[in-house]
Amino acid sequence: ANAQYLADYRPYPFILDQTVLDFALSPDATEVTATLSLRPREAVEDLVLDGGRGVELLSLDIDGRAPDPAHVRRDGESLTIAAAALPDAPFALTTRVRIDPSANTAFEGLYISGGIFCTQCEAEGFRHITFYPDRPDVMAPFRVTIRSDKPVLLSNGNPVAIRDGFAEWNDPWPKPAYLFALVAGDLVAVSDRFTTRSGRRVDLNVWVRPGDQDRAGFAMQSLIKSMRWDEDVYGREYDLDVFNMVAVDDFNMGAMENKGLNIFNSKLVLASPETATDADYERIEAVIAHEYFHNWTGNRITCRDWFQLCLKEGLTVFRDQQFTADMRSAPVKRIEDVHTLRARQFREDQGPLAHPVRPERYEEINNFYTATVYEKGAELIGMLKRLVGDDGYASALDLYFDRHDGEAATIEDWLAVFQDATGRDLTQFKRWYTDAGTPHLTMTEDWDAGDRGGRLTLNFTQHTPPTPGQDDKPPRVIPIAVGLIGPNGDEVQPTRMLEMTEARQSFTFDGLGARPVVSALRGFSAPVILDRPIDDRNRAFLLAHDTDPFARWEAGRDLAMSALMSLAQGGDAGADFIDAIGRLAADRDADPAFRALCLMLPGEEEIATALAARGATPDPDAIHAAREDLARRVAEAHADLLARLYDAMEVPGPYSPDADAAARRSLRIAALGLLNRIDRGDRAEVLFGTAGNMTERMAALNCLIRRGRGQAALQALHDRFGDNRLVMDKWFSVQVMAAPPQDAVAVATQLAARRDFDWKNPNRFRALLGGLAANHAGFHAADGSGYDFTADWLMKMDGANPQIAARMSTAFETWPRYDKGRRDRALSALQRIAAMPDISRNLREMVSRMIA
Ligand code: BAL
Ligand code: ZN
Repeated sequence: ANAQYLADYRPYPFILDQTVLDFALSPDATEVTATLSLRPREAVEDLVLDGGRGVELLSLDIDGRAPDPAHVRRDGESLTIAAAALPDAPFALTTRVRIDPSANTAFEGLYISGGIFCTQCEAEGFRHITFYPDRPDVMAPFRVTIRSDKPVLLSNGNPVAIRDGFAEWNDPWPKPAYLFALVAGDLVAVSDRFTTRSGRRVDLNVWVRPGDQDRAGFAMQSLIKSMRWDEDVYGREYDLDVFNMVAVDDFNMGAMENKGLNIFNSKLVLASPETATDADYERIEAVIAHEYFHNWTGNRITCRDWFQLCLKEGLTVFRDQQFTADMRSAPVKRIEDVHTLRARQFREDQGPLAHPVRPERYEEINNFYTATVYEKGAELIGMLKRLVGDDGYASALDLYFDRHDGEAATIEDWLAVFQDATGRDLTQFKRWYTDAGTPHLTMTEDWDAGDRGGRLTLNFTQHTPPTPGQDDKPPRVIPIAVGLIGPNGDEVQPTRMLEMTEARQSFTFDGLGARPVVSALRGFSAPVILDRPIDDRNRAFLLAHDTDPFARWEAGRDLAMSALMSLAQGGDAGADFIDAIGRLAADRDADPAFRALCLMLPGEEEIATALAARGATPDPDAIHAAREDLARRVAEAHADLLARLYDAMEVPGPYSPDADAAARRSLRIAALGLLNRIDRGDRAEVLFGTAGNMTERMAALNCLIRRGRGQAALQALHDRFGDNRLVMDKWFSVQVMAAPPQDAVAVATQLAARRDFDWKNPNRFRALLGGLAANHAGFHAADGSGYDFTADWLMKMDGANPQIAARMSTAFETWPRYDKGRRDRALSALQRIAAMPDISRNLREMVSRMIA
């Protein structure tokens, strides 16, 4: 049904030289006049413009004259003007249409959020504004006029004329329609100035609702840091006289990189110590950077078609990861990124929604803004950089910007710049883009003490399990970073990059004297699942001695995972982990953020994914019990140490979101989370009452709810912040996430009945439904109540906002890995959704892929 295929790509048969738009804004009857300067690419063909059902055509003319109506054809998704009505020369097509922003609950195209007119056009929202070749390879300069009584009227590019009730904007840089934006509202700006290194003075504005200015300063500082960093590291300067950012409350995504006018979900702009956590601050800094970096990787060079989405997203995620690593701690950032990749992308790759980083087929492109396209896409860039080296990467990127500036490019173009800049053949590497699934890598060791003064041989095999539509996968090139640690704890072989290209391959190290312990896949040098026979003693040895921070953390993770998997399957274990983690927590030389990451046990979802990857059937209740058990045992074994840490990591003085202070708080909170198992929640209660910042307040609340003591704190938070939407989102989600699994659905049901459960707001909906999905054993309740509750709400949401319904349906993506009882209940919930009359294309595609 309606599928699009990469193989069917064809250039648009017309060239668009200029787009001129006029908006007469009104909440329920906005008129849009569009004049497109077009010319045939070759012979004149029928002109097909995209345009959805909500777009009412008022008039259409070509060079000032209405064509014969017999030559104009309209269906639900497009408008076609027959070739016979078109000149064989440049012409101007003018349409006048009427749209109803107030009825737009899908938040795609032009809509109203809290009285502010705003737009979201990626991927295919512009077609809900007017008739247009709504595809990324049709690029044009835009001139936009806006008529409205709203005080602030914004669009892309530079302002030409701004007066009461009117604004004109000109964007000289050719862009596709998905980068168009318009904002009109009662807004105030926090403003600053930036001078680019070639001397261009840029006015910077963060536009927010009156009263929110005091929460916009951090966003502005993040923008300025991003602009400086992209000049310093990638040599990329900003290219307009103004850069505007706007915060809106109703937004399907996190943010959007519209040219010169980035629009953000307000949760990714507004922050104060009283309302935002350290994690919020870090994310705001990263997302503002991400959207800004798109100006070059996405806007100046865009995608030829939506199959190439990873071209801009994988690269821009990689760039924002580098930025955060430079602004904060590089090892901590790497660990966090791998953690996210495993939690979201490995999970996706393991189930029915697995797809290549560059898909070859879709029905609804909005369903492909996924962890695979974004996060795995970024991993592929990191691997490329490892394979060609830092200098090779830098010259390839310079060539990319030189060669493709102003173009709509492909993954083939991207790989070609690496081949041309470095001489390296990337034919095999391309499989990472075309083949779905997470490779399983096994490593065994042979040790020969007598041969060549001690020879170690590492034997690797690789295998990628089948994914939908792809059964057999040839071997890929895998960069494997390896180091060797001698028996005394000294490193005897610094990191060496092994390049595996075959299904099985061995590598040798000579002259070692004594048998070393292997530190493999350092820095997580490739997004694979590594299996190696290694006992807990050697894992603990690596946790103590590895020089690579990622590998060190990973050794602790492996220890914890081995204990948890054994516990979850009815075994007993954990002593080595408990010992080793105590030594690490006490290590004053280690970064507190690193120690905090080591103290956090793997999540239940992660444990389930790891069990399933090994062919076991995860039991959510047993996993929950095992994790609780191990956490309590760690707390009992190290009660004094954790209590000392909790006190010592208190950050004195006024709150600052900087990395050092946040690191101390994260270790303090990790200690609190463990102590909460054995102190009845007493520390959390004191902290909730005294905390001067949202980070500690939320951590304390989480602990109190887990001890069944959350009521008073929840009431206090509501009394104080009841009118702050972002804080109330946290209030909703923490109650469901931290609920005991057997109560999670009841808590969610109760919250959903509240008047302030404003479900059409994507953040509020995600807070509740996402909170339940994050309560692993609660969502997967054996009686199917979590599945039914979620299915009911997805069906309701689909009528208002199909993108959000489809996105949240991924809660079900792991269903095939559970036991028969759960599988049957999940499947019947999915079938109920599939049978819904008027189901959206978005949700239908997701559900049918999951059922297939
Ligand atoms: N392009 C959609 C939002 C983002 O990835 O920046
Ligand atoms: Zn992006």
